[in-house]
Formats: sequence, C-alpha cells, structure tokens
Amino acid sequence: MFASQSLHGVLRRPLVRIILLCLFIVFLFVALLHHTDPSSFFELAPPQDRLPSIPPRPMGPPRHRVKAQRPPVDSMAAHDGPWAERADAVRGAFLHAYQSYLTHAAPHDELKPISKLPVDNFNGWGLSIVDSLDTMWLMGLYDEFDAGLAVVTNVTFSMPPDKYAPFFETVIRYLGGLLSAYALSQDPILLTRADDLGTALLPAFRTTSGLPIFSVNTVNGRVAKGWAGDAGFAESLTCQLEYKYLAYLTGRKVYYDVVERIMDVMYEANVTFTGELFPVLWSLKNGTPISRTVSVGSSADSAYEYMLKQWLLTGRTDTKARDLYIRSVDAILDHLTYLTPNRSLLYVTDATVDIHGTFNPSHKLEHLTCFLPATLALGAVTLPDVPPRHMWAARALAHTCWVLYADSPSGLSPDVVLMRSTPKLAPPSPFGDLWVTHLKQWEQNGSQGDPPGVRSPESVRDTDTLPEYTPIGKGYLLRPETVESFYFLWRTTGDVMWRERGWEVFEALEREARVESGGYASVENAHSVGGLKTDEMPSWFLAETLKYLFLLFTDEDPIPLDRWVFNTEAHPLPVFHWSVWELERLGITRGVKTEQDTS
Ligand code: DMJ
Repeated sequence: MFASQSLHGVLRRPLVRIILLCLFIVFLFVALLHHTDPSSFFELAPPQDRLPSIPPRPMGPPRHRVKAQRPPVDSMAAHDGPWAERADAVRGAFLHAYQSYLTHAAPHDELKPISKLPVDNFNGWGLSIVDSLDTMWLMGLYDEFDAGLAVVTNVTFSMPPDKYAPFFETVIRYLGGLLSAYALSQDPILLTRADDLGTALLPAFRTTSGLPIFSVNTVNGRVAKGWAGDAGFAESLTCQLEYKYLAYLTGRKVYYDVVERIMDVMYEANVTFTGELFPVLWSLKNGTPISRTVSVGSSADSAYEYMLKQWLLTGRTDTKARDLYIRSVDAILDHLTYLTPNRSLLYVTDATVDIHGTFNPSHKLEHLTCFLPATLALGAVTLPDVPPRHMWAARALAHTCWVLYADSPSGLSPDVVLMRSTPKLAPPSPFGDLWVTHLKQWEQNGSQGDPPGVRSPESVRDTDTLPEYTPIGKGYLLRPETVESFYFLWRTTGDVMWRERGWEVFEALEREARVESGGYASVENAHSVGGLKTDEMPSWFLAETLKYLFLLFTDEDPIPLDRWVFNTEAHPLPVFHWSVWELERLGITRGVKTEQDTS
C-alpha cells in the first residue's frame, strides 16, 4: 500500500513525466527501425511506378558484423624463390598502372595511357577504382584500397536524364567489384553501395519477358535498347551470380526473383533447332530465341560460364543450372569445336544454323573464347561424373590460346584469328575437322596416346609449317581470358607449365604494352614488335589480367576454388548456403541443400 502510494507520488512529478515521455519516444523510434527496412531511408529511390515493390528486410541475423582481418602486405609473396619475385613484379605493374590512372584520370572511369587523359566510358562513377578494389585487397595494397573506399562512400550512381548505364558492364564491373570487395573486407559501405546499385538497375528487368534490356538510367528508371534491339544471351545470364549473392546478403527477394525468372525462360526454351546451344539474341517481348547464331565468344561467353558458377556459388545446390551447363558443354564440344590438321590446334568457334539444322561455322577464334578452358577445368574438378573430354578440351584449348601468344613476334595475342586449314578427314570443308570426328577415330584405334589436340608442352611452331590461322582482329586489348585459363589450369592440375606460360605473357606485356608514367596500353598489331599502341587501358586490365597473373604466381592460395567463385570480371564471391528460413522466404525449391544438411 505504502509502496504503491509513493510510486504514484513519484509519477506525478513533472520531471519524471518528461523523462518517461522521452523514453517512450526513444522506444517508439527503435521499434520503428527494427520493423521497417532501414536501408529504405538511405538508398537511391528508383521511380516506384517502374519497379516491383521491395519487401522489408527479413528479420534474420546480420550476415557479417566484423570487418575482415587484413593479411599483411607481404604474406603472400614473402617466400624466397622465383614465383614470389614474379608475384611482386605483377604487384609493381599494378601499382604503375593504378598510380598512372590516379595521377591523370581519377575519379573518371578509365585512363587513356598515351594522351594521359581521363575518359568516362561507363557512367563516370570511377570505374577503374571500383573494378580494382579487390585486386588491391588481394595484393595487400591497403592504402590504395582505403582511398578507393572513400570514393565508393560518396558515389551516388547518378546520371543525366538522357544517359544510360549499360546493364551488362555495370553489373559485372561495378556491382561485381563492390560485392567482391565487400566479401573480402566486409566493410559495410560496400554492401550499402552494392544494394543501392542493385536497386537502381532493377528497371532493366521490367520487360515483358523478364530478360534484361541493354541499358538503364539509374535515376529516372528509363531504359534503352542496344544496337541489336533485343536481349543478349550473355546479358541475360551474366547477372545471376551478382544478384543472387546480393539477395543472399540483403535478404531482398526481388533480387532473387528478377534473375531466377530469366533462368526459367532458359530452362523452358526450346533450342533443339540449334543443337541445344543458346542463340545470341532473344526477344525482349516473349523470351524466345530470335537468331540462329550460336557462339562461345562475344554475346554468349559468360552465359555458359554462369551456368556452372551458379551451381558452385550456391554451395552446389542449384542442380538445374549445373545440368544446363553439362548439356551446353556437350553441345559446344559436339558442334563448335574443331581441330586443325597439321598442328592439331583445338579451337571453338561460332556458327549460324540453317533451317535443316546444319551448322555453318565461321572458324573464327576470339580471344574472348579463351575463358572457356578455365570454366571447363573448373567443371572437370567439381562436377560429379564429368566426361573426361571436358578436361581434355580445357588443356587443348588453353594450349591453342597460348600458341596465339607464343607464335606472335610481340609475344601478345591478336584479338580474333581465322583458323584456316585443310582438313584431313572430312573434305570438302576448306577448314579443320570437328573434334568429335577425330575423337571417334582415336577411340576406334584403341585410344592410343593423348587424345587429339591434347599434348604435352611443345615448342612454338617451326618456321616451315603454316601457322594455320590468320589474325583478323590484329590488336591485343590487354584482355585477361588466356591468363585466366592458365590460372585455373595451374590450380586444377598443378602443372607448372601454366605458370611459366603466364610469366611469358607478363614479360611480353612489360615489353610491348607498358607506357612511361601512363600505365599500360592496348597494342594495335600484336604481330609487330614495338608497334603502335592504342590510347586505351580498359579497367579489366586492373580487375582481371593483373589479378589472375598475381594469383598465378603467389604460392599461397588466397582464393581457393572450392570456397570462392570468380564472376566474369574476375571478382571473387564466396560460396554460400541458403538457410532454411531464407529458402522459405525466397521460395527456392530446386535442388536445395540447407546449412543444416551440410553442417
Ligand atoms: C571483361 O569485361 C569480362 O571478362 C567479360 O566477360 C568479357 N570481356 C572483358 C575482357 O575481355
């Protein structure tokens, strides 16, 4: 009785009432924050009439709270020996390129290394910085990384109302770069910005078919078609890793839904008329193929890569994507893979398929296609019951890609070559023979020796033999695909030959592409020594070429291939497993294995 009277008295005091009122307001504010999506206060708000509504963040535990440890600068190359020195040399090359960019071009997108001027090729948001963050982290360049973070902190992803961000490039370079740098450093600003950008690009998916349109204005949500008019096969799949990892980190269902809808289009597509290969162009309206051209080079390359990598990224649970990859590789090896008659150079080309189902190959081999050995080797060591020809093709094709460098007087490869040769087995084709034809014959002869096209190290062609190809895209554009494949073959086979070949490429880069105080420049004609340079240093040189070379030479393995998956711009993303509540919330049903199953 006495206690309740005195409590009553205390509560009547004005000061106590004010304190209680304040506490109540604080309580209300905290409760509100916990029950709404906090990021919605900060993120770029795309036009609401153009976007699917974004659900609140789920109430799950935060994925990461603590910033990552920073491995000491010299921990990866601190050992005595030639490889450590070579890794250091690549780090030096990166610093030369990046500091030249900082001096002459930052915060614009890229450096023009000859004129030493900046250029904004991709939205003007500081592309070379964002694309390079994870390379800096892996090389232990933390001062440069931190300075880059300051730029990321301030980026707003804004653009004038009449400009458009190219969807494919913005996803692989900016979004992939932010996500990877976040995964390595766990600095929350990187995830916030990735979330901002992921949302700002969502209007690209607002097509009738759900396939992404070529470009989008990140402020007003307007979209624009590209030169081809419709949806590219590469564009349609080369956003799966980035958006699925973003869905995992943020819990936002919309990120998962927009990209899985694209996979549904591909799973349901009838591509029997192109031998189970996916044509390069698709209708934005109804999601059906609208071309009869198939390729593993430009317009298609990374789409096949992302089939395998979706399975790997999701802890080997997305078995439907895996099966699509196996089916596609079979089709690539059956229909697009050829062998030259004398040097037995294996190559993969593009083709148009006529109404009778006959393939008319172009016999062009693009440098871009030299990513394929990396993907094949990765699949060969991870897929269950993989046919041995996957690894054979990986080794043989990587060999051909190396030959394009090794044959070349500059030591660098032309961008496109026409493989021209007289066939041994199937006249009257003026070109090489399908690899499967040779494989069958080899098997019929008792599978003696190496399979056709696969061989141990050999010297460069002797000058009497024809090279069996002609450069038709003569320049070397600082591209990464061949050294990417050397890296994957080194990690999957342990054969030091791939490291040695990577070193030869690096030496050629130093000789032919390095520019005094200007970084590195593309080379106009790879078959001329000390020739003209092109005024370009694409950001992929920093993001990919130098990263793969560095990782090829470090004795440590900071990115084990069973725990990380590289996106197509060489940004490593960590393998993840959906938890049970996320599977339910995102409505994921196919081939799932949960954290509970795997723990
Ligand atoms: C990079 O931007 C990516 O690797 C992309 O998938 C293909 N082209 C360039 C490098 O050549």
